[in-house]
Amino acid sequence: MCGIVGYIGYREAWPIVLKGLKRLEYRGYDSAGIALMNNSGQHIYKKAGKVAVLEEFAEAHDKSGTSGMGHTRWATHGVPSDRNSHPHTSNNEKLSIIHNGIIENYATLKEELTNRGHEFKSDTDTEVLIHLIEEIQEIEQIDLLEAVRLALHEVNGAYAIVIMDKEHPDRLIAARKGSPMVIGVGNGEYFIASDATPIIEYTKNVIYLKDGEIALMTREDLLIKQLDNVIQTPLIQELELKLEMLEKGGFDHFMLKEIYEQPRSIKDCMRGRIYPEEGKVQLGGIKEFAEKLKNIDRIIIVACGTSWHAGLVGEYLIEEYARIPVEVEYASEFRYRNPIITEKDVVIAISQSGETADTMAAIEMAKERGATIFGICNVAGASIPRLTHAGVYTHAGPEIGVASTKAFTAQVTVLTLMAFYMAQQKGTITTSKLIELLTELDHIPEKIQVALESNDLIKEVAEKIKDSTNCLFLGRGSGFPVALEGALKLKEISYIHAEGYPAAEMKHGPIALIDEEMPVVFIATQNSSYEKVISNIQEVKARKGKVIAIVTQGDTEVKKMADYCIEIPDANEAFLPLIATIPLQLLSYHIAVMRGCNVDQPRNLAKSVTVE
Ligand code: HGA
Repeated sequence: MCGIVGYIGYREAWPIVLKGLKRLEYRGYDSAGIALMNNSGQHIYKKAGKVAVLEEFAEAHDKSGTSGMGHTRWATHGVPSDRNSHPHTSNNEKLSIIHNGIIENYATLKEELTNRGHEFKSDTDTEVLIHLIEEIQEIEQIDLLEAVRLALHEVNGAYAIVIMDKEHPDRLIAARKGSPMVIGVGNGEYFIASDATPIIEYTKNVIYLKDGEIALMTREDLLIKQLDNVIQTPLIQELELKLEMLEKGGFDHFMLKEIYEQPRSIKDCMRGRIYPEEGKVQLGGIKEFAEKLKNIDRIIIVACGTSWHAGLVGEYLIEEYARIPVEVEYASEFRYRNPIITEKDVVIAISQSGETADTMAAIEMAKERGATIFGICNVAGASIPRLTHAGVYTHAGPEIGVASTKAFTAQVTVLTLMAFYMAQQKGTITTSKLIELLTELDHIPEKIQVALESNDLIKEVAEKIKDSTNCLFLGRGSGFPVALEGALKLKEISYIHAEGYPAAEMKHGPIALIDEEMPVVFIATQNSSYEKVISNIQEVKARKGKVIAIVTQGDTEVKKMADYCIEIPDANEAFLPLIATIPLQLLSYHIAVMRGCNVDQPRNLAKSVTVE
């Protein structure tokens, strides 16, 4: 959350920073701001609202300058407003800062600084940090880099910051702890950003700043040191990202593009990992732990939001095929409990961005207690893959729509592969069974393609229920996490209150909500719980609920009772979540569009949740 971009070089900074902020808008869109340095000094433009509002506001102003920095905000401290927008300046306005994260001890620091005469212009935690830096620099009479280093020793919390100094317009200073930062290395220029998307069209050479590092960039040079003052030798890596991946490619929204990308993203996720003819799964990322997997006691999956739903699917699959007990935990709860973790546990941390703050904290705790940690992430080089012992990337490509779609199905694909891999290592599955399952899995992308073909019908269903105020999603077995994910998608982007429930639990509460106004979406495919789900549908119909059912192609039973049926291709129960999720994504998408909601940037949400 919160996007950061900085530039110092020979080009005009404004267009680079502005375009970068648009790319990072998925991280927050409460406000945006840019600071530029030119011959007439420092110019700061900031506005509540989206980057486009800032762009319009700055239209008639001086936007020249070859160094600058910008921020797109997801507010934590202080309402979204012009005054709380970043960049923030120091007491004498000499220094300016942009920040992603939370300064947890800001209140104490602010009180102390106020007592010493500092006047604050915003309600943010961020402004406190830049005042502190300025004060340390003045008292100690040291250069800015050293003042930043000393100030960072006094703050608790998380940060990715960029600082500019009016007196040294030829420098940018950056630092990180807990929030991501990438430096782009050009010829006579440096870029800095929360992720590589603002950098990609200028250079492919990047350095991922590590936690506890500070960087000093001039046009010619880069110096990186640790908070304890030890100079680091930066590792320059080559980006694999392509520019086309960041564009809508003819779709109205990124979310729709990403829904339609799923046949390809799942194929990419499986490439080189499954060998159907041999009945073999290869996961290079966790190969080192193949022996260990034979003797583990338990798997704990930690995740948040949609990734947590993927974890529930993983629980079904790992227990079914590898016969290892699995617990699925919300990272935010797990980290603050005193969970029992031993060296014989494997913790699987799932996060699209690889930066989720709560998941990172859960990993650190489990690591300290001796567990082996695997990661399932989408963004290469992110913090979680660097924190874990081993892991498997989802390879879904950049996901820009804030509501996760292709990242979810790719996470489920990786968990499916992990379940089969563990079963293979433990000998809980025969080669002939694996040949059968992998042969089918190999064709799942084609079945997803078929599921996508129901788009027009789904649009018609969306039209019928778009004005509802509530909606229930019910499923059993691995259809339950699909129901949870369907409900989450709907509430995230259309603001309709939606609940996902195990279908049988309905009669322990939610059934009281059912009347003719209540749409109930059932995952009613022909699998082991088909008959039971049919009974649940009857119970809803008996109370005049409106039933929308996701059914197996050719189904006749459910069709007799449901108001609307959406067919998906038949598949083994293990692969049901990969296919049944597709119509629910499309349903939410169309409802949100019909309700005039901002599908790609739903209110109050942002991607890459780098704050607790
Ligand atoms: N705490 C700062 C930055 C917010 C942030 O990083 N959100 O993810 C603020 O509220 O402005």
